[in-house]
Amino acid sequence: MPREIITLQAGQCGNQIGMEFWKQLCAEHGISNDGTLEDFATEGNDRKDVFFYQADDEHYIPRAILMDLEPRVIDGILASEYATLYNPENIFLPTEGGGAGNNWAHGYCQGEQMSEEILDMIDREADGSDSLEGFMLLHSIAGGTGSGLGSFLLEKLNDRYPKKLVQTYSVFPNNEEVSDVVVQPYNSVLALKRLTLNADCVVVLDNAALSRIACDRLHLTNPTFAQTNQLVSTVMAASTTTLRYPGYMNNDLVGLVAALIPTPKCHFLTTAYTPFSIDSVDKAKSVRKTTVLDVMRRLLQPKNKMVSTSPSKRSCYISVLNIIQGEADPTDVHKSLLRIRERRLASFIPWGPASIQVALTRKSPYVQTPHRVSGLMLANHTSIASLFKRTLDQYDRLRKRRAFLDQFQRQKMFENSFEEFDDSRAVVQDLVDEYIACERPDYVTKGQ
Ligand SMILES: Nc1nc2c(ncn2[C@@H]2O[C@H](COP(=O)(O)OP(=O)(O)OP(=O)(O)O)[C@@H](O)[C@H]2O)c(=O)[nH]1
Ligand SMILES: [Mg+2]
Repeated sequence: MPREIITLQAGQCGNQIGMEFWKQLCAEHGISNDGTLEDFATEGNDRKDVFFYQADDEHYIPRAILMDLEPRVIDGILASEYATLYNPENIFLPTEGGGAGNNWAHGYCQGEQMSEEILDMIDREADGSDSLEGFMLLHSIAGGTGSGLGSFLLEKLNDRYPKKLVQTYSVFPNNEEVSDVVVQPYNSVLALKRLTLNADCVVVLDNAALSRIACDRLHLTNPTFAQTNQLVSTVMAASTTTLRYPGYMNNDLVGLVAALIPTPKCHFLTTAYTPFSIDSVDKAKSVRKTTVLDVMRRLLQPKNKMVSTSPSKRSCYISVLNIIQGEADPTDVHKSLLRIRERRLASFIPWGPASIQVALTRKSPYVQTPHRVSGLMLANHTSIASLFKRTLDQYDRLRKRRAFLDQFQRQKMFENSFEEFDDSRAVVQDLVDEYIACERPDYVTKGQ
């Protein structure tokens, strides 16, 4: 029984990351860029149907809906060699597409106005699956479309599909650099409210960490989005391997998420991956000997994390899942876990089981990587609160000066008041407080 997942891509970032993701999935499943199965792809014990369905002529079509409010990025996809991969009915691009101009409210309101058309697409796609598991939203939270339209979608998915899992891959802006998008903190806080209230699981990535990893790990001087997006697609593909190459554990998204999220509000995950190798970089140079212990140890190092947080002394893991691909022997895993515990390489919450879960997975037979073992860590770590806190600080600085509020006031929802701003801020503050409370031993007993 397939447990299908529908991917929703919104805005520039969402669609550009989506494009890399589908390239990677096609390569891993032996699907050519027009959706036909390659002659060599005969193994057949993978589950293509989680992310693809087959047309009458048997070619594979991604369960993906591509949405943007301006045509540039989607036009680019439709002019690429993957143009015919997607279902043309699943492309949402309004004819009068001027974009959302980096304004959350503009993206949200356009979503509302055009909701019928968008929801029709989603419903049609959902009806076309046998046992839909859930949705995966790809977007950035700093601009207008991915952030605002993305927020609108999250609310609607909650209303219409309350029992389905909603996971997001959310790209946070590089807030270590001055941005040309001045209202970025407003957009981020408004979107964060929806990620907190309307998503079941958010994989947090941020552009500062992505650029740092591309520079340090891959030795690129000025990484392009296409290059950093390959890092993201590697992580996305790795985190879905247990679904696409099922073994005896973690075969569905619900199980995977349940293992990582013990309390519903704290559902923001960080990732680390090692070792990376991407197309444009000379792979031979970066090859080294990999062992399970190396991989598991590197996954815990801050420099391999794909999100920029500032851990405090009390920061700790709520949960950790390592997905190890390649030639890994269960006894090596056992030894590595012991070593990590002896050396106290990871500290855990004081109120729950302190353990690293490990899933060993098969890997695509069609994609050659130079490394024997590679690994992805999905972790729930309390230091994620520092990223939200930084976003709130930036928000407060603008909000106190009432800076740039006029851009929002032009939209109906902010015509009369900025209550929505203050409400969103309160939701995010609550989230920060919840993560900090998790660091205390009395977290589970408090309030009883
Ligand atoms: N990692 C990554 N970040 C991106 C990409 N494209 C844009 N961003 C980041 O996303 C944020 C801007 O959001 P966009 O996705 O461009 O905006 P949008 O959703 O299209 O919204 P509007 O253009 O305002 O309608 C900035 O922080 C960019 O750095 C991408 O391909 N990859
Ligand atoms: Mg855009």
